Amino acid sequence: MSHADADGDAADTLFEKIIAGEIPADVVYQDASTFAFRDIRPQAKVHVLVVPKTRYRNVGELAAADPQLLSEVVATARKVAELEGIVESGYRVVFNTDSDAGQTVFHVHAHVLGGEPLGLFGA
Ligand code: IU
Repeated sequence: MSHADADGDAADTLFEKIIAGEIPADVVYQDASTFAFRDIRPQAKVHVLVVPKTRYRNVGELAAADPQLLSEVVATARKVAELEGIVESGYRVVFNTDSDAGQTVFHVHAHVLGGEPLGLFGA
């Protein structure tokens, strides 16, 4: 049974399996409500995904249902930036949302990108 079914979907996504330790991941940080691990196909020198342990489909649904948890996801993104030493140089936090944005895993996740100058959007 999924422990993370706040969006009502029965099937686990990949990220529930990673959070549960059923699929290995390079874990950067976790606390009671959030989990952070390195993206398997990094798009920058630092590319970490931050997810709430409870599943919502996308950031809009998370914001509507549990704004405190969204705040905790963003705070964990900042914590990851501190751990990776990129607070001073800067970083990007991205929530891809549904098909035109290329969302492929429907468990809301923040991409934390940095460690080098990042390109402009839309290129
Ligand atoms: P997206 O915003 O839904 O497109 O992001 C999903 C990310 O999950 C994407 O950057 C993948 O490289 C990443 N990912 C991963 O880290 N590990 C995996 O086993 C798989 C995807 I599948």
